[in-house]
Parts: sequence; structure tokens; C-alpha cells
Amino acid sequence: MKIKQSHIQDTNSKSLQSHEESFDFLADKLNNKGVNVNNLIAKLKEFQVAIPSWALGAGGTRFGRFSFYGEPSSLEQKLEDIGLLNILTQTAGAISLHIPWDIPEDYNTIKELANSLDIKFDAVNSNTFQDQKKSKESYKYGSLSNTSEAVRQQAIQHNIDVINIGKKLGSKSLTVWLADGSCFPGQNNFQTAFQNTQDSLKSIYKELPNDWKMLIEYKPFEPNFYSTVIQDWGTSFMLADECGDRAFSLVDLGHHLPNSNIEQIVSILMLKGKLGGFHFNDSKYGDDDLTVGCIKPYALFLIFNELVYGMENNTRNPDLAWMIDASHNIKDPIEDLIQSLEAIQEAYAKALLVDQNELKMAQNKNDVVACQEILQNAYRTDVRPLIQQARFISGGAINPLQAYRLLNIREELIKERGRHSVATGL
Ligand code: AOS
Ligand code: ZN
Ligand code: ZN
Repeated sequence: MKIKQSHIQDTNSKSLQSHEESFDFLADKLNNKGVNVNNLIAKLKEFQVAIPSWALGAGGTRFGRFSFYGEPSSLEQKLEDIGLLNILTQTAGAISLHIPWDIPEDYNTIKELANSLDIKFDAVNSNTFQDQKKSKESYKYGSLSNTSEAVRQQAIQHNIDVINIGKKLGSKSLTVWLADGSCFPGQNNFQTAFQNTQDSLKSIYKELPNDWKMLIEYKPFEPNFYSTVIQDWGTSFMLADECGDRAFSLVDLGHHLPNSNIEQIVSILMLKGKLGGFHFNDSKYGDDDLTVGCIKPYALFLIFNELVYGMENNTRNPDLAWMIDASHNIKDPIEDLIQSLEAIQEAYAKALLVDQNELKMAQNKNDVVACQEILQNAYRTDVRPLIQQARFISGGAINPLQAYRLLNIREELIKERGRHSVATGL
């Protein structure tokens, strides 16, 4: 299914007048405060978030999965869904492929399709957390950390294969998320598991093209519930540092123990030039993979405040690979992604409103109350008209969720794909 520009314009015409009124009101207020609104909008327009190839179908838990009608059942259809999301939001201009769930059958067709939809190939993700049918060795007791050399070699080779697939598509980074760890005390020697992982990552890094990055994701628990080899940002940092200049840490918002100060982690990684990637989601208990901003929007804003500061001040930190890593157990995946993209942009826009000079002055005077006011004034600003304006002038929908429903997109997808199509993924 394709949405025509005229369809978007039709839906926009319904809300254009009220949008213009709210935008003009906010722009005037911000201009009076000395904010350069055009700059802000240009930054919002530029900000693109990759959609993982496993996020277009219904998610699930270990208790089951409720499928969603009209799911994409091929990589082509997944790209088409991201194309729809991108034309509505103008912020989803990239796909992050998962290997082996989404290996292209015909590279040229996939590249041409992505090109026609204005979608780039972001990081490619390896999978050594599941056994594949044809695999000789099993990852039951770990992959890159395994005590068996043969298992480690298989996992290393898989990562190299993933790099080679990414090279054919124009990706420039490999994301490694390792499920390795142990379920019971005594099961693993922590030092051996760490050392094996370090050596395996170095072997993969050796095969990394010069213009590529390796992103090392950390996570405290799940699927292992006693220990995880790459459990936290410090471990990921050590491993990346040992591998070399093109290896970085990747922060997934759901991969922290309750009450961790994620904004501080982000800040220090950027200071050291070692933050390479970011997975967005929200959570209440663990790695819940909920819609971005649905539980802790203020925490997200504080994280963005550090990201904005880092992007402006830590010039040796590379451009970040942004990705949504959420699941949509009971929602229409496309609607959920629209909500996540909106929350990301909101947090980003609010962080851009923080007057960093004023904040620094208040910090230097130890004026704690003023510091809090500066942050909270930015957070309490309703920035939605700015985001809508950025989308509108890029050709997107003023209100993407409303447009998605008015254009009956899910109904059309069900007509095309039926009610029982199933997407590959978790
Ligand atoms: C797992 O918890 C991680 O968040 C991964 O980033 C990702 O969801 C997984 O690698 C799927 O490929
Ligand atoms: Zn993740
Ligand atoms: Zn996760």
C-alpha cells in the first residue's frame, strides 16, 4: 500500500488552521525569549530514528503472542510499513536489520525498494541468543563467552557474516547484544566468560571495515537470571575500549536496574567519546519494551538534555545510531511506533529549549533552585506545535496518528495481506 502526498495534504487540511494558530503563538513566545525557532525546527527535521525489522509485527511475552491482523510477512512488506511510517512522520528514515530473521533474498530489489521509500540501512544486528535449525553448535551455554572454542568460532563467524550482509546494503555498523551469562551461581567462571567475550569481540572487530562501528549493548539480566556477561555500561565500555577506536557502547533504556541514573551514564560515555548507539523504549519493571515516554517522560527529557549537551560539546563522540527497540503486545505496531516517535521528538525538542549558558551560570553560583527551574521550564513547555511544524514542512502529517486512522491504513493492509500473516521476530 502507498500513501500519496495528496492524501496527507487532505488530512492536514482538517487541522491546518488550528495548528497554525498554536504554532504562531508558541513561536512568538519562544522568539521573545531569544530562542531561534528556525534552528530548532531544522534540528527536529534532521533527527531520524531507525525502526528495527522486528518491530512491525505484534510483540509477545514468554506466555504467548497475540498476532495482529495485516502483519508484514516479508522483508519487503516490513520496508513498506516503515515507508508508511516515514511518510506520515518524516522521522523514520532508516531500518535496522536483524540477522537471520531478515536476510534479503535479492539484495538489489531490497535496496531499490528502500531507496524508493527514502529508507537507509542503519546498524545490522547479530543473533547468537537463539539456535538456528542448521547450526552445528548450540548457544545454550553462551556464544562469544562459551568455554567451547567451536561454539565461540561459530558465533564469531555469524557476526562476520552479518557484517558482510550489512556491507551489501550500505550499513555502517554492527550491533552486538549478547544474551550470554548464567542462570545459577557457580555455573560460570566470571573471569573466563569475560575474557572469552573480550577475545571473541576482538576477532570480530578485526573484520570490521574501516568506516564501520561496532556497538556493544549491555543488559543486567534476561534471558539469564543470575549473571550476564555484559551486564552494565562499565563492562561494555571496557570491552569497547579494549577493541579499539571504532567500538562503542550502546545504551538501551530498558537495560538498567530500577532507579539507575541513565542520564549520568549517557553523559560520561559521551565525555569519553564512547557512546555509539541508543535504543529507545520505556519500562516500569525490567526490559519491558513499552512505548517510549509512556511511563517516565521526565527521565527521558533528562536523558535528552545530556544527549543534546554531549552532541554540542563532546566532539569526539560520533553521531549516534538511534533506534526504537519496543514491543507492541496489544497495540497496532505502526500506531505504537508513531507514539514512540512523537515522544522521542518531544523530549528532544524540550531538551533543545534548555538554555545551557543560563544553566551553567546557575550551576556555578550553586543556585540549585534556579537550576531546577531552568530544566523544568523547558520540560513544561508544550512543544507539540514545533514538532508538528517540522513534520508539516517536511511533507508529513500534522497529526500522524489521526492521519493513519483517517486513511484506514490498517484496513488496507489487512485487505492486502489477510488476517493471518505473521512477521518474523521475537
Ligand atoms: C535485547 O533485550 C536487546 O534489547 C536487543 O537490542 C534486541 O531487542 C535484540 O537484539 C533483538 O534482535
Ligand atoms: Zn536493545
Ligand atoms: Zn532489550
